[in-house]
Amino acid sequence: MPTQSAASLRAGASRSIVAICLAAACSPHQAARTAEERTAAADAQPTSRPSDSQATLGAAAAAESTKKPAPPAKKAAPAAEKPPADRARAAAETPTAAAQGDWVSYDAGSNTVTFKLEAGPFSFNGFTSGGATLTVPPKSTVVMNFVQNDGTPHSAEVASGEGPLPNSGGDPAIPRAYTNKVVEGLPQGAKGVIRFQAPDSGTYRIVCGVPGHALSGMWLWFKIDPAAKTPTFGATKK
Ligand SMILES: [Cu+2]
Repeated sequence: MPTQSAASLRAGASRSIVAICLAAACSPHQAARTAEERTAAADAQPTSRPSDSQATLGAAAAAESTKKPAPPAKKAAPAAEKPPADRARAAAETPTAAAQGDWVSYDAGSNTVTFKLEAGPFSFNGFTSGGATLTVPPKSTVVMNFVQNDGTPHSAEVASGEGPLPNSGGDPAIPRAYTNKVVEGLPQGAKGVIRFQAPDSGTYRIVCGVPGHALSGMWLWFKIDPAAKTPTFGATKK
């Protein structure tokens, strides 16, 4: 038992020596390694840091150099963007205004709507079959300047907005709302003025009074809108 215990003690001592050796030799080595690595890392860091900072500086310089042209570019871009946007808006407004201005104008003081009604080939202002609507404020004085631009005789008359289209003119839905020679039709180049008082409200049609023309599609919608502050003319909203 004592021998065994001595042997076991030696073995234990040798184990502990190995353990010490491992602890003393290996740990310092590892520590040195770690130190080397740290140094290497520290050496690597300073070299990588300047390169990083140089890269950063380079990037910053590049960013600055791109920023310097960029602000003018940015300034130029919005400046260049705004005019097209304005132009687009102006272009969007102008045709509408021009289209409105070409066909209809309004004098608020006298509540007078002036409308150009141009007869073309079985059409009015390029529209057929109620494809366009003239809307006017209530009780407005409506002045329709009729222009006959087609080789076929045409006329114009305000007809009812309800029921079947009239085959021919001669019975206007609003007093005096018709051209001369409403059934016979006016020749090409003729001009005529239709002047009448609009009622408070209502839906009518502007038709050609020459027999068969309205039925063939020569008519527009005409509305008196109690809520309308100004007249409008354009494609009929579906
Ligand atoms: Cu006609």
